[in-house]
Amino acid sequence: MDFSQEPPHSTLLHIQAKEPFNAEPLASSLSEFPITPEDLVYCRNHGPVREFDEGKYTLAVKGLVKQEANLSMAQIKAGWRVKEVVATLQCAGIRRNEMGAIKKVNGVPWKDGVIANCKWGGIPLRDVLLHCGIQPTTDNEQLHVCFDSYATLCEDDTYYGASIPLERALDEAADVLIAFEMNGEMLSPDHGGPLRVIVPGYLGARWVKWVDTITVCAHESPNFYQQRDYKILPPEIDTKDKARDQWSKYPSMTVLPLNSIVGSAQRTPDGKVFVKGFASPGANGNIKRVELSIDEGATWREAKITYQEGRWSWTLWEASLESAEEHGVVYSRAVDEGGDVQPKDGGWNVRGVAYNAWGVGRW
Ligand SMILES: Nc1nc2c(c(=O)[nH]1)N[C@H]1C(S)=C(S)[C@@H](COP(=O)(O)O)O[C@H]1N2
Ligand SMILES: [Mo]
Repeated sequence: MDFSQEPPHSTLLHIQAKEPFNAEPLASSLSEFPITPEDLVYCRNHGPVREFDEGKYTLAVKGLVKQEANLSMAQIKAGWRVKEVVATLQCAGIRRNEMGAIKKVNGVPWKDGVIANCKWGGIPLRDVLLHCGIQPTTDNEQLHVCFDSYATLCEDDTYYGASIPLERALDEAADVLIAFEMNGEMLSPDHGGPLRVIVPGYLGARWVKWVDTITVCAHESPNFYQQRDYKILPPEIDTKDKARDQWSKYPSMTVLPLNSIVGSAQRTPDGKVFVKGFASPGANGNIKRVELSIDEGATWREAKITYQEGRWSWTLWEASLESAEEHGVVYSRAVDEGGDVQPKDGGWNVRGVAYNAWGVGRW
């Protein structure tokens, strides 16, 4: 793979790997901004980042549709309803370093910075699919929409691909977009420009960057990253070798679990401890409150929510806690509208995904 043609990356990120470029900001910086500025948006790549000429870029829509389409960027930008959605992009491997402290896991040792809350602009995937028309089949519930980027190379397969159920793609309220804007600007090469998929609520792996082919299928994407990665295997499968022929038995990941992270905890001159951070919803409704404990979970205090915008954004929170201790540990736990509470322990799986134990901060 050729990494020599990559555009320059943000210099504000901590680099986990140069080739492919994988880098994340500090959670303390992230919790300062409701909308994550581009320079603080993590980069997660399974191959080289490429810059494309918009004038030559096209998106093919095919498979079980009545009429196939091949859209130029000019057609995409002019011919359709544009929708803007604030949504949290998050890697399934967020906090993998914490899970790895329990027992060895495979993957980039991400800390808590592989998350970003951005405003995405683009055309609803639903509109494009309805325009092409879905072929009548016996059971639409069994159909999937595959997103592929043949334009870029990657480590484990000949192209990068992912899929979501057709039902989700057609749901107006699910806000699945084919996006060309991030935070009001043209989507940059690092984040998948000129076109990427936005699947609010789903793990980042389904938000295919540099997407050039959308296919309505009777099956999930056969791509490596849908079938042999990004799955929560049971803890008995604790090595790559044991996992090898087990992947097909477990479902591919969709929505990430309810989570909260302490961005910073600091003593203030008034003798208190000021704590702030973020929380992201799971499958059971938005964040309702975030609670903090400085006595290992014996008692909890509610944090003040300072930002939340719509169904798909993260929640920023902060609190000033009474403590006479010079140093201490603060835990955070999020509670959602459905009553789910972020668990004390996050569990373990060999791929190190979906870790959501109580957030931890130290002062
Ligand atoms: N084409 C392509 N799309 C991709 C990836 C990739 O490597 N190639 N990585 C995925 C993963 S695992 C994540 S978490 C997000 C990261 O998006 P970002 O780099 O804009 O933060 O993109 C997803 N889309
Ligand atoms: Mo990811």
